[in-house]
Amino acid sequence: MSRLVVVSNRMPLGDKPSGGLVVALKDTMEERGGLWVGITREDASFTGAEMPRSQGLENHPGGPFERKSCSIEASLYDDYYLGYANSVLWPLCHGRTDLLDLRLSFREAYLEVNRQLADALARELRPDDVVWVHDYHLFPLADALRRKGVFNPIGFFLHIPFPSSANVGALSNAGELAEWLSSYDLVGLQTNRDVASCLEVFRTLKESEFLMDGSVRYRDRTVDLKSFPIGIEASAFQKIAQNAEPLPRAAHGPQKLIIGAERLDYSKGLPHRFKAFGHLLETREELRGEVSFVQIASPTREDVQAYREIREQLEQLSGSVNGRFSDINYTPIQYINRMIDRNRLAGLYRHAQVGLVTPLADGMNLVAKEYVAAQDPSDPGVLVLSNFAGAAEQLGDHALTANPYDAAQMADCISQALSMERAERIERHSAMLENVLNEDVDWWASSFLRHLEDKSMGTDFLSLL
Ligand code: GDG
Repeated sequence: MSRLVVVSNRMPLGDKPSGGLVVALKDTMEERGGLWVGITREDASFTGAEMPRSQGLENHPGGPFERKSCSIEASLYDDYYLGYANSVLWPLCHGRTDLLDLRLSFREAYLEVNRQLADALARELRPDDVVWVHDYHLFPLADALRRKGVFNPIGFFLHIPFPSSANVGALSNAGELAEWLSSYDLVGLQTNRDVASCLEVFRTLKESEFLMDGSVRYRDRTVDLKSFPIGIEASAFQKIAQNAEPLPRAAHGPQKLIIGAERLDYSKGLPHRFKAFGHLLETREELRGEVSFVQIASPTREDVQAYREIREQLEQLSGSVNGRFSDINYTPIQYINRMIDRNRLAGLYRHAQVGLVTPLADGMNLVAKEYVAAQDPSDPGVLVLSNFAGAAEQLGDHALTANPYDAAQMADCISQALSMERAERIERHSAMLENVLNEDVDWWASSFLRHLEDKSMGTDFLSLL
């Protein structure tokens, strides 16, 4: 049987905070086994001429799957990770071309890190390995591997939105994105909307040819593009939430709870959400003292300027809403700017009457699915979901859809959610739960890998003719 080799920038090492990608892939790897290759930033104390840098991967023993990392010199890593990945590609894919920081050194570092990783990986790979590369940090990895003579099947999954072709035009080397993608056998995207954007980018290039089966031929390679909406480990998360301890409630405290949880990222629409909640308390006096909003915002990428700015903005906004509507027993917004324990998070979801998931742009958004899985099906809470989350393609018909740019509309949505009758809540929730349970993380990984295997068998067959 072939070995699965997953490659991503970050992998689970120790108890470092994880984003959505690591949460989802860890479940997949625990289930299937295989090798997970990640990148680590080389500690400054280990650099120096007398220490020859190892050309291979470093082993991290323990656990149900193998883990190896490729160590990258600190300043190169920073230009690749904080620079090209998070100050160019992340804003680009989330429609924030105003934040692009285009520097030659960032792009060079990005290509160099992908080359170094490809070097180490090429030495590690066995002929029957299936390689699955993840996310925007590693767009050029297959191209770098192919140049080293790697013929294994290589799939790619993009966890964040695919940029529009107009925005791709803002890159200094706009054509290279398609070039990188065409070195993969299969490119998986979160939604149909992303597949359409990706096709659009190929359409702008003269060399692209669109085949009957939906794949694209670009120069001498054929790549398949398809959506595979990512899921969560739904039944396990359901159990965690069922067993979570009830929240301590002050006797005279607010009776209803709204929850939001994310990395503190500008794509998640937190300032818009805080403003909408302020608008709700301003326009519906009867809710003051009755409803509180807990927002968990775990720190992330704090070395990037845009992230420091959003943090300040939220402190200011929560302060102003609280200053206006607080009372001795009442704090309207409880803004928690740190990571909390996963069990506690599950408990908060379960006991909150409303889950607010209102990003401005988001590949999928796992919090929406976790909130649904955590509810008591006989008395569930209501999901308020933005149309800009990938999750809206699956859950949008049964969640309450909010427009994050329109504070009054979002306030209406929250108010409707708070007063929704139980029968309607049950009906909406059961439809969403069915989807979250059926299209879970295992379904996602199996569908992607099955497709990659089918496609590669075709390739082998042709090469034998
Ligand atoms: C990227 C894409 C896509 C959050 N705060 C805490 C905490 N979390 C966990 C959540 C959830 C995960 O982190 C966040 O996942 P998301 O999907 O919401 O967002 P990203 O990190 O931006 O992930 C996204 C995802 O990749 C997967 O493809 O859905 O669109 O942007 O699991 O529960 N976990 C704990 N404490 C916290 O304070 N324990």
